[in-house]
Amino acid sequence: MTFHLRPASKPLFERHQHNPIITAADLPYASNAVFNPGAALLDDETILLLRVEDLRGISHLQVARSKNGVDSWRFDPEPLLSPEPDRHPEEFWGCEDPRLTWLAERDEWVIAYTAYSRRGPLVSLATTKDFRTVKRLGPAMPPEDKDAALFPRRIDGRWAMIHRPTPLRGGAHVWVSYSPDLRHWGDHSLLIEARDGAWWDAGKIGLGPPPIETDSGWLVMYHGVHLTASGPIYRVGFTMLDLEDPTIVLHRSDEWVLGPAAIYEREGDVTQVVFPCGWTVDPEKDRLNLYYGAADTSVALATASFSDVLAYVDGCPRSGRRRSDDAVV
Ligand code: M1P
Repeated sequence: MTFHLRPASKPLFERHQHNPIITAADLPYASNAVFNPGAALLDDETILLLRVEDLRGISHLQVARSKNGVDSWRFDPEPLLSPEPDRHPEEFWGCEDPRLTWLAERDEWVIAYTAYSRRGPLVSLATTKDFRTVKRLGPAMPPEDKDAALFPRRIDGRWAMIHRPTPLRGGAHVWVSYSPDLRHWGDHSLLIEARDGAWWDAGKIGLGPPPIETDSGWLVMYHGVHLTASGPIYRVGFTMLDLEDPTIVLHRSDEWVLGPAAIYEREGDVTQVVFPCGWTVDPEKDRLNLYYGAADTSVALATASFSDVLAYVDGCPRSGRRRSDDAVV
């Protein structure tokens, strides 16, 4: 492996000057932390589906709406998804880390979230048309599995979902699975493997926001966890997947593109964390808006030129391998 030193260049992402854009103090009720939001554009507004951790430590999902996606957030009077352990036992310890995907064929959004069951975190799905009412589809993957999002359209006739199971051995990697109906999931295959040793994404990785369809492929951001003597550091990088066969990884960034540097990312309930679950694209301004949890405490925003991101990923090392072709599974 040869690594070529390259000159320091302007970072892809620029942190918003008003960061953190939402803190627990902004909410109309008492809470410990607000972080890891899913993001959507609806009726000329940005919607964030916030993970709010209450003063027991249990999380629910709360809608915030803003005209400019930066400030003047309005919070809905009730959470969209509050844990209902009596009817949905998988939510015993809360609902966390939502990712939002618009399914044009079904004319609705699907919310992939982590339901924290007594047997560990698992992937649950729910649907909504307006972020005012929600219909639960229930668990899609058994524990331990999280960091999931759907692709926005069927691929070769089936829905596809990226997710992150945690096996007993060998690290935690990103997988893709398929379904004819959003309820029955199968054809599981390993998609992106955590690296090893000193790498920033060694040992454990997980999906960030939902994949975005581009002319070059499916743009995917993922977080990588680097274990240090002071604890883990959560950073993010990119991959590009083949449009018609997303088990083929076309490119993968060697370097992370955003990591904890600002004080609100380095200090909080969990130090050294940037954790994006949502992004929006403004094609007219060529802007990618990345919403992320900072130190499991607040919500921050970083922006990038969308065309710069695509050019960057296109210049990343080519892989072209179908991960399930090798002997890892
Ligand atoms: O504390 C950092 C993150 O840790 C977990 O993420 P993962 O299992 O992917 O490492 C989650 O609890 C996440 O909510 C949290 O931000």
